[in-house]
Amino acid sequence: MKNLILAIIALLVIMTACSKPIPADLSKVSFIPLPIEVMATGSSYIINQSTEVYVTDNSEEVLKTAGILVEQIQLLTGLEPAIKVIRDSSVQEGIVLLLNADDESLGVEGYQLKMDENRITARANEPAGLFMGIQTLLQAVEPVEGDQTRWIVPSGSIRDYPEYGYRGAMLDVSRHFFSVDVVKRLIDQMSAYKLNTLHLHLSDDQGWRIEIKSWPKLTTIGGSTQVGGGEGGYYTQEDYREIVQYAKDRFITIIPEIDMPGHTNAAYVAYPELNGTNKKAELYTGMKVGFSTLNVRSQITYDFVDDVIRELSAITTGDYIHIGGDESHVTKYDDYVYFINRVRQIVKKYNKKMIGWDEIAHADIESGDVVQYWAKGENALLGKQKGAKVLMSPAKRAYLDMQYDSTTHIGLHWAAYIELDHAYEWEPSVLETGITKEDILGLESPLWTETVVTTDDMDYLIFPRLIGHAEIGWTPVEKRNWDDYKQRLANHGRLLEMKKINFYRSKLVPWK
Ligand code: TNX
Repeated sequence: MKNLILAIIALLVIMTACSKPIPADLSKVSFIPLPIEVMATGSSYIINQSTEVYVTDNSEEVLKTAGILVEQIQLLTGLEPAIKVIRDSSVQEGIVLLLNADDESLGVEGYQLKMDENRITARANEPAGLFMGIQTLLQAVEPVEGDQTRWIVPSGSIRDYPEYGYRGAMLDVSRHFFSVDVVKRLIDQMSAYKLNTLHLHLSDDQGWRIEIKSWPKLTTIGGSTQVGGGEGGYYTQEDYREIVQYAKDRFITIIPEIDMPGHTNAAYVAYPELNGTNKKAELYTGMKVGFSTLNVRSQITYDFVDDVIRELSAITTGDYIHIGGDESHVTKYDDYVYFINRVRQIVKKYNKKMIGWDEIAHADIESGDVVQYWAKGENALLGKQKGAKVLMSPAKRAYLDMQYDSTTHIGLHWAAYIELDHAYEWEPSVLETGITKEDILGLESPLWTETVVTTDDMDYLIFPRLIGHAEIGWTPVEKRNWDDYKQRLANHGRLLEMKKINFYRSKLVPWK
């Protein structure tokens, strides 16, 4: 009897402890990107085995978003909240996702979060906004000390939306090929930091990586090697569709690039009639650039480009096709302009918009086209004058293949050494005189892979620089500050470790 009473008392003590609110401070959470407005109320919402996720909209996009929330909660806590579709949003407890923000200034990707002791509510105008809000929410989940059964989210509210609409990364799968799973893993990491575009550099001198059914030798021959002479590889159209869908479920758009008229050695090794040089071509496994060109004055080249863009457009859900256009050092200037003009018409014919590296500004581009600035400010300005938007990828700041310093074991340094502070402390709208916020579509961080062989190599150059770029794309410049950012980044080290990301542990950051 005595034991029973003691047991009941103990149980009651535990139960009151469990239901007692746990104080916490939302303003101290190390969010990256930093949200626009954070208001802390000092208490917390408790996530435990009875937590559930509610949605009122049962569209596929919202259900998938809820599914990703549950998957991530499970990863962080081991708990697996159930998802329930409800009619009205009056439910008292749980995590509630609603598409009724009633706040136009949030745009497509903005969101509101409200954390009470009983309920977390995420609101947005569009599913993309809910997805972004969930990424913020996940960063706020904290363990309760000495308790393996409960986690908390500090209480308060957040209102947030991005500075730039295009926040991206680029992966060169031509110099070294990377599998579908590796690309998905990158997409996962990108989505955690609210990036929304992944540009795949699918062709170059060393390898052609996307199946084109009407020109099969592009992949069977052109995709058969890579830098260093390894076996290369390519995506079937099925593989590519799988990547596009996986990205889309995470509100990331895939932009495919076929680099032309230079960077085309692999293509014309497979089909010599496309070769615009007077040399016989062989598979190339070195690292030089600028030696190749398509046969720009021959109709067969345009039949080829038409087939490629047609097939690629059919499996690409996004608006853009990237046509490269960089470093065509052995294409005559007039031929180059003629070629880009014709390719532009082909892209338009398949209802897509054209992006190209900044050199394409010399062609007859117009509004609707995008110039990707990497080297020459004058090209970006020329593009702007012709009505195009500018995508900012300044090599000196945004190139992920640049070494951190002279001791970095992989990477290049032709543009700069880029330590974390240098990668973080810049603002796209003031980088080039004459290129202002209105001209800029957004920013993108390219990883060229001449020296990048393994997933560990990839991780090492991408992280954590890309995380800083994600904040530049999302958070307005007035709110950004390196000293504050490096403290927040320090708290992401453990998370990156947990996800088995081989990131660069810069001495500039006080890692926890
Ligand atoms: C320049 S950036 C290139 C790429 C190389 C890269 C290496 C650009 C448009 N072209 O072909 O891979 O440098 O950093």
